[in-house]
Amino acid sequence: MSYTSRVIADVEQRCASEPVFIQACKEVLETLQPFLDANPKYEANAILERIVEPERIVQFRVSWTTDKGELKVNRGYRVQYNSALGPYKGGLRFHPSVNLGILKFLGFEQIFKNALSGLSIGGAKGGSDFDPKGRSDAEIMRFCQAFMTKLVPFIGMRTDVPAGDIGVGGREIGYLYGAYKHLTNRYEGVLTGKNLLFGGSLARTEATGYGCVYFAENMLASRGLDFKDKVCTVSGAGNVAIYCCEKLHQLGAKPVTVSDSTGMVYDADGIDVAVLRQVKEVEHARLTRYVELRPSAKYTPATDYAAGRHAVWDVPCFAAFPCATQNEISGEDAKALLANGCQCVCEGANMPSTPEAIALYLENGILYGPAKAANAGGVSVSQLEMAQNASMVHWTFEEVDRQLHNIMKNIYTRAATTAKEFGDPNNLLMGANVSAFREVADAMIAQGMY
Ligand code: NDP
Ligand code: 2IT
Repeated sequence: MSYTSRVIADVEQRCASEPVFIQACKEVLETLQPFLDANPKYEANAILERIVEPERIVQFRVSWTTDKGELKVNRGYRVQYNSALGPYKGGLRFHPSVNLGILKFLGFEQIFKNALSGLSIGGAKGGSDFDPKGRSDAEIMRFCQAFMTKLVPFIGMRTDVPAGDIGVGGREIGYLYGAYKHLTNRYEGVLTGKNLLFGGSLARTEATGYGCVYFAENMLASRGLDFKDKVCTVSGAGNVAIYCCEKLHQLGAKPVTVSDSTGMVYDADGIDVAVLRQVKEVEHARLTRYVELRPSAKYTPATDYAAGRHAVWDVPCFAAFPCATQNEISGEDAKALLANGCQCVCEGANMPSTPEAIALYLENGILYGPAKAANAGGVSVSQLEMAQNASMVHWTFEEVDRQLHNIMKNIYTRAATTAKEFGDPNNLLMGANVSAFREVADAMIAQGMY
């Protein structure tokens, strides 16, 4: 049995109740075997056994009160996965589906994503099964304060720096930051994605979506293609999806879809980003509201679709940008994309493609930008926010965007060069995994057996 198969079998047995974590482990480990065969020192140092195991997990009770005075209890977590390259860094997710397995998958991916950024940050993830939908501002504030009260002993600007993810945006980061400051008496960059008024970075809001499109631009250029007049599809309607649409417009493409968990919008004239921002960032409304404001757009409820299918992927496109959540492109969805001539899938969300979908992209030789490379723009600008906080300076939007552009180009080049080095030039998933793994593993070996 190969080294990777042995460790995967062990993970499958020990983490049997964490299917998405097992999926994320396999997605990385299965691409590493040729590299590990050529470099026996990694097995000799038990790197795989160590890298799949988080350095520390904290789980805590979060008790809070609704506006009506009801007492509520949620679970909070922080998975501090790997600190070989720098302080733990990664987002917080507030969504009713959150459990330890989901946060372990996200934290595991984050280790390699953060390595690819080249910015000296370790990997972590956290969050809660709290559902922010339908909650008032005051309830969100009390939840965030209760959450931070429990998280505070474990984080710090040189220890662990959380940020946003699903259900955690600027508003939540503001409340979390306020609580941290009052509990510690320290005004420091312990969270990223902050408001510009208290240490936030320009272009952090846009960074993940913009970065994803920059990554796709690099992939397209490798085949002499560009975005001019190309129809694109985008899923999700949150932070990543909105700024993915905005950058696509800026580069001359036409994004025609967005979606949320209840339905999809198809807008033949191209998604109107100002309207979408009004609906999602200002009104915190559902996408049916977008159609009220843009009667030319068409709404398809998610219930019209069979289980395992997603309406967005039936819309013919040149390039597809999944920006909602994990496993949102099934094998059947991928077949529909390919049948309609899609030439590029670039992942804004974390692990949005199922293993069946990834196999189809690679077999068919389309351009595939794997999440840990393509969506690394968000965490990269988070690190630029940490750098600005540490030196008490503020860079302009143009300066941050210029650095983001370079970072995405470097990540693409790293993944493409490594894919070529290991004999499979179109496989950026393998290239990204090997390149990131090599860096983290070498740092772990150099720091001794922990
Ligand atoms: P938001 O909370 O801003 O938006 C999430 C969007 O995805 C919403 O439209 C939401 O719809 C939809 N969605 C969430 N869960 C589900 C689900 N189970 N089924 C269907 N739709 C769902 O989050 P972000 O835009 O920040 O995050 C989107 C993705 O990008 C996630 O995978 C996240 O991990 C990843 N990511 C985010 C980064 C960031 O900087 N924010 C950085 C890198 C990756 P609804 O409102 O109906 O729930
Ligand atoms: O998945 C991710 O990379 C994020 N949610 C952003 C993490 C961060 O620290 O900015």
